[in-house]
Amino acid sequence: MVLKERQEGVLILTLNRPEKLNAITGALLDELYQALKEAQEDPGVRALLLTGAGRAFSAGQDLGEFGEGKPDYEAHLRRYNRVVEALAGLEKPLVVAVNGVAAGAGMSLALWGDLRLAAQEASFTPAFVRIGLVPDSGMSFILPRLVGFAKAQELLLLSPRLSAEEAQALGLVHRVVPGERLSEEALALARELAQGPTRAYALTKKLLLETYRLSLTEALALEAILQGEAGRTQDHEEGVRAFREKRPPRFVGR
Ligand code: T3D
Repeated sequence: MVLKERQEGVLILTLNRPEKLNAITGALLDELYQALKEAQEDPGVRALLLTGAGRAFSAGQDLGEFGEGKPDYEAHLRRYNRVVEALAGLEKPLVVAVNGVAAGAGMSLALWGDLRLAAQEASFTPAFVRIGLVPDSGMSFILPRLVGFAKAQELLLLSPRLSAEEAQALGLVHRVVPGERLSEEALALARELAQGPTRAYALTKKLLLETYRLSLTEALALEAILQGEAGRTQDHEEGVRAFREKRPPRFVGR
């Protein structure tokens, strides 16, 4: 259900239920969580790439998973939430390549990417209200931070289906590329990040998320602490040395 492939320092994760538009089941979530946990702990993985197999990125929760029964969503969401926490706390850059439709929790997963590329034919729809549900998998947290409160209100209450270009105009997507070039471009970007200063990326990601709940004074203090940590890395030393020697740096990720 989640394909894993290593290419040098990049771990490529592919949601792989193409016959179901990569709709998300509990089992898929558990596999994704496991893969993220392993990637986090493996120093050889210095960037991740998440994409979908077939014509969709993901249609969100598999609406057939619970059959006719009434699901206990509150309990089921614990399986989503640990994946979202793993994505948000990932100490390596995550590139997401949205190859097709991203709906509901599928759209949420896509938005947790640090750099989000989309194929021209990709589309995005929150979908939750269309089936009488509230946004989950962190959508209510990340969407307003990406597009602003007013736009998030509109997107979550009306649930339009946005084209890749519309998503880019809103800041949901950083880059839109022709479908046939998506994998290549996303992998090139992930490879570039995999050669970068991994700790500095991790600490930058942490700062960006943390500062939302901090006062200016607290944010400045956190910047100073994390800069202290970044300043003690081998990569910082190498970065400055390379600058002085007028050559590209050779970062090792620590
Ligand atoms: O804890 C919890 O479990 C609650 C958590 C909820 C999180 C959520 O994600 S809620 C939102 C769930 N997702 C949706 O409501 C999206 C439903 N799907 C759609 O709106 C559309 O299918 C799409 C916009 C994703 C794609 O549209 P389109 O026109 O490209 O394809 P289609 O023809 O609608 O769908 C193709 C097939 O995929 C179709 O099956 P069929 O008729 O060919 O046998 C369709 O039923 C199936 N499919 C699409 N989405 C899902 C799905 N099957 C199961 N689950 C789906 N989410």
